[in-house]
Amino acid sequence: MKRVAVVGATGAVGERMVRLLEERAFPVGSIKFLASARGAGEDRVVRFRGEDVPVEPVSEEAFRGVEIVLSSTPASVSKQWSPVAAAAGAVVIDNSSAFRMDPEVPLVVPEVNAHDIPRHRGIIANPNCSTIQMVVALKPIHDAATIRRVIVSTYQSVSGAGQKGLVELEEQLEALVHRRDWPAPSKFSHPIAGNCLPQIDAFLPDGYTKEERKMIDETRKIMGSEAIEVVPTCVRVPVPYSHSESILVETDRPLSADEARSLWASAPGVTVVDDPEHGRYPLAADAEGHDDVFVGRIRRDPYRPNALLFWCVSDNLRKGAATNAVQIAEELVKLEVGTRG
Ligand code: 2RA
Repeated sequence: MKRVAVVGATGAVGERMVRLLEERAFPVGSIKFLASARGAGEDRVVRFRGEDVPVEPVSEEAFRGVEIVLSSTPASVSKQWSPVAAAAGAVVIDNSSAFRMDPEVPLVVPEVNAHDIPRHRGIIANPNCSTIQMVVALKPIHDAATIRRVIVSTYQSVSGAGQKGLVELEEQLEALVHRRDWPAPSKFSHPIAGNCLPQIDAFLPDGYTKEERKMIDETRKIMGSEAIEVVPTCVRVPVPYSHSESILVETDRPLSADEARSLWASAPGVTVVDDPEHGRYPLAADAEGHDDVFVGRIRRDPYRPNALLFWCVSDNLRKGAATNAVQIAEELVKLEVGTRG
């Protein structure tokens, strides 16, 4: 049984981390919920396995004796506290961008690179949501035919921007239906209701956004190949939960749609929904609340035998964040059992 702490347990991802520890019957011996002084307080509690557990302020002392920390906080907070937790002897699974590209820190999606976990030095980074679902889908294709190039356009839900993103969409949809004016957008740079925004996070000097840069860099690190070319366009869409992605993948050798379909059918964490004749393909609304990555619309590029297209959908708060983090924690437990055995 493990002594666990969750930092940021009251946020959209943190709340799901807590639910997933319950749902997946993680071997929790004791649990603590930690937050900044603002998020903690006598009246703040998190319900866990039928009991109200108070939220404590994060401090060096609070990590004493904790073995596994699940952290979902802004990068600036992670930079401050994750090394403190690691120095106190815990293994931190950090959902922020703070350590993802640090060469000393494994960046892990268990279906793809669980083998990187043992080299951690106290911190393991959880990748960005849009990257996680894509690499789960790419892995069996890469193993079978070696991926050279990936062209991806994302359709990312507003919950990727946190609770405030959801509230902004709801307010604007209501105003749209009632033909009222709405307040100036604050979370997004333009109205999101009735719109698609080809900008997620800030622009970089090369014209890509930080979100797109994450997809490029994180994919290569997780897949362990600097040779994979990733060409992303990340778009925010007025959908509450689940990210969708249109992906074109170029491989070393030709791969038929049937071969790809059967590779995905037996891949861990992937569910194939691909019956276009009957209108069946992965949908954001169907993926919500599930842990798998759903693929469909599988077809060959009509001009290039080595290129395949598909549609990929997953719940961004679950597999795109909380589920992946809890799966990493489960791998840590397995490793320890393996070492002892
Ligand atoms: C987003 N990928 O959807 C981000 C969240 N990590 O905004």
